[in-house]
Amino acid sequence: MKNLIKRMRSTRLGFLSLLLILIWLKTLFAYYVDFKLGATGLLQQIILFFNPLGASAALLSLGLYPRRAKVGYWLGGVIYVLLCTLLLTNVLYYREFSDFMTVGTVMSVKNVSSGLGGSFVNMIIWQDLVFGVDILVALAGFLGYGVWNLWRYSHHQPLRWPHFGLRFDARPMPYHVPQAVSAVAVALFGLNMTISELNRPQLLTRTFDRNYIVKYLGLAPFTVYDAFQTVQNNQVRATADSADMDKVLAYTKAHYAKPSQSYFGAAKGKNIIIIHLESFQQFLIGAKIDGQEVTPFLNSLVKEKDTLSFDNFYHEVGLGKTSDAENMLETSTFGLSTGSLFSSLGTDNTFQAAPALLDQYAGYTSAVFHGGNGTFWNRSNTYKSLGYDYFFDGDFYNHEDGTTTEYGIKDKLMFAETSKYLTHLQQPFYAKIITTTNHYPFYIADSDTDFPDAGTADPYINGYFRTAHYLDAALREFFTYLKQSGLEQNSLVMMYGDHYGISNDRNQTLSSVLTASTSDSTGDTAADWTAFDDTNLQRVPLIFHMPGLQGGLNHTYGGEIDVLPTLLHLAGVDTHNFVQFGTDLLAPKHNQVVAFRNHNFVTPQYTVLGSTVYKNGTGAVVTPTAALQKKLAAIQEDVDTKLTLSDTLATKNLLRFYVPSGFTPVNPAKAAFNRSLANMLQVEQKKGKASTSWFSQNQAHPSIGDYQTDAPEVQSNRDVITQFPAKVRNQATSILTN
Ligand code: GP9
Ligand code: MN
Repeated sequence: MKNLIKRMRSTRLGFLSLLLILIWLKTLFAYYVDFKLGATGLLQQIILFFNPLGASAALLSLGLYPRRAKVGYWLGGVIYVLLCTLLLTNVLYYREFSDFMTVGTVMSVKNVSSGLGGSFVNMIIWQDLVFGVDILVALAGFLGYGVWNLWRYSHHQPLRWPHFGLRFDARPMPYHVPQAVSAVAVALFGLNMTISELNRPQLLTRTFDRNYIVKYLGLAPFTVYDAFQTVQNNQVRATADSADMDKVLAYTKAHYAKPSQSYFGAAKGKNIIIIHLESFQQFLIGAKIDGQEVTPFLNSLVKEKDTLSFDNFYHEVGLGKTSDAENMLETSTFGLSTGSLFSSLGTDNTFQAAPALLDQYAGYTSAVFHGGNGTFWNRSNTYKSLGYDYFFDGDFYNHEDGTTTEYGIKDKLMFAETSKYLTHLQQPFYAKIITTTNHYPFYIADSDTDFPDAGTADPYINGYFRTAHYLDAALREFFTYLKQSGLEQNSLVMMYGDHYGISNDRNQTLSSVLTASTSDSTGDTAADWTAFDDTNLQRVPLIFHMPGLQGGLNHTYGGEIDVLPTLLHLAGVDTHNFVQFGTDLLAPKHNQVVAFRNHNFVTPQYTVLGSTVYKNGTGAVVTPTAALQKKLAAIQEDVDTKLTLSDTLATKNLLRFYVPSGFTPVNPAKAAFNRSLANMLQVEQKKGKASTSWFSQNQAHPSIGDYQTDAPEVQSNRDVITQFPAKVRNQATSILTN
C-alpha cells in the first residue's frame, strides 16, 4: 500500500491515476447529491458506481502519450480541469432545469431564458466547492509561487514551483504502456455499454431521457454523443433550401381535405381537454375478464349521444412511442424513422403545433400535465418549442410514498391533483393530461383495484387488464368532477390511446382472452395467428365527448396523424394554410389510408404489410389482380412520399422557412416551466375581474374540495389533492399574498 502511494506520488501514471480517482469521486458526489438519476436495483447501482471510470480513464490516458513528460502532465491536468468544469456546469444547469446541458441548449440561447446566463454564478452553493477545491488550491499555489518567483527572479535566485507532495517524473513512458492503459480503459467502457444495453435496450437509438444516458454511460460520454448528434443534425439542416419546403407545401396543399360543414366550429370557444390514455388499445373497450367489464366507464361513455368515437383508428408510432404519438397529435407530422423526434429535434426545431395554433387563431391558453419526470422524452424542452404556456410535471404533484408507479403519479391522484390546476387556467384552455399507470410493467396494487387477474400465462397481460381498469375508474372520477364543477358544459374532452401496451410477441397469449371477450378480433387463435392479427390490434381509441356534440360510433379509417386537423376544425380553426400530413377524420374527402412508420399501410379494404396483402375482416391473404395491384402500388407510393416528405420537413427543420398567414413563430424563451404555477396565478390576479378562469368565475365555491375519489391515499389525507405540493407551494403563496 505504502509502495502504491509512493508510486502514485512519483510517477506520471500515478499522477494520472490520482486525477482519475478524484474525478471519479467528484462524479459520484454529483450523482448522489445533485442529480436524480433514479438508479433502481443492484445492477443499476453497480453501473452507476463504475460508469465514470472507463471514459475518464480513456481520456486521462492521453496524458501518457507525449514523449516529453512535462507535456504529458499538463495534458492530463487540462483534461482533468475540463472534466471538472463539465461536471460543475451540469450540476448548476441541473439545479435549474433538472436536466443535463446539451450542445443545443447552450448554442440556442432562446431556450435558456431563465436562470442561466448572467446568473449562472449565482446558483453556486457551498457544496459545489467539492468540484473545484483541489483546482483552486493548485491555482492559488501557482499564483503564490509566481509572485514569489518574481521576487526571486529580481534577486537572481533560481525559480521554484509548488509540488503538492508529488514528485515530477521526467522519464518518458515505457514502450506500449500508454496503448495498454487506453485499451483497458476502452474495454471497461465497452463493458459498461454492453451491460447497459442489456439492462435498457436501445438506449442510444431512442434517447428516452438524458437522465438515463448519464445513469448508464456517464456524463462525458453523454456530452460526446450529444455533440456528435448536434453536428449531424446541423449538417442535415444546412443542406436545406426553399425548394424543399415548396415540395412539402405542394403535397400538403394538394392533400388538404375541406372540413365537414356540420362539424366545423362545433366546439368553438370550448375548453379542449386532451386525455392521453397510456398504452391503451381499442380491444380493451367492451372486453370482459371473468364476466367483468374492463372499462365499464368508457363502455357507457361511448354509448352516450354526445360522444363521438372511432373504432378503426390506429396508432402510427415508431421507436419514439409516447413522444411519437404526442408529436403526431400536436403537429400532424410523423415521428422519425428511428429514435424520437422529441428527443433529437424537439429542442431547436421550428414547430407549428396545436398550442400555438389554438392560441394565435382562437385565443386559447395551453397547459400540459404529466405526473412524472419532466425531462422524459425531452418534454421540458420540446413543449416550449410547441408553444405551451405551462408545463406541470412531476414537481407539481404530491409524491408521497406509494403514490407513484414507474412513470409517474397514479392516475386517480393525477386527475384529482390536475383538476386543482385546471381551475386557475384562463378559459378557453387547451389542456393535455398524460396518464402513466397503464404502462408496462402494468403493475397496480390490490389496494388500488380489486379487478380480477386474467389468468393467462403472461403476468404482464394479466396486469394490463387491471391497470386499464384502474385508468377507466380514474376517468370516471374525473368526468364526475367535470360534471359537478360545471366544466363539462363548456369543454370538449378528447381521449386517445397512444400505442400498444401488449407487444406483438405477446399477442398469441393475449388471443385466448380476446376471442373469448372482444368484438374486435377476427376470431383467430394462437394457432392461426398472423401479422394481420397483430396489425388489427394496433387500433387505439379516439373519443370525443362534449354536451351537444353529434355523437355516434364512427367506422372511418384513420390514424394519429389525422387528429390535429380534426380537432382544429371542431374548434373552428381553418387549416388549409398549415403544413399537416393528416386529414380531418370527419371531412367528406378524408384520406382513409393509414400509413405506419415502417411504410406498411391499411385501407378500409386491405392491410398491406410489405408485399403481403390481407383482406380486412377475414384476414385472408389475397393475390391481387392486375388492377388491384396497380391501385395498391399507387397508394404505397403516396405513403412513401408522405413519410419521406415529413422526414425531410423535420430533419431539415423546414418550417423555419414557412410562416402561415396570421401566425407568429413561437418564441420558446417565453416559457419558464418551473414557474408554471406562479405564472398562471399571476395572470389570474392581474386580470382581476376580467379573468376567465373557472376559479375567478366561481369564487363562491370552494375550488377542489368536492373532488370525489376512492384513491386510498386520499381517504386518509385530502391535502394530497387540495394543497399544492411543498416543493411549489411558495409559488402560490408569493402570488396570493401579494
Ligand atoms: C413517460 C411515459 C412513457 O413519461 O410517457 O413513455 P413510453 O414508454 O410509453 O413511450
Ligand atoms: Mn406511451
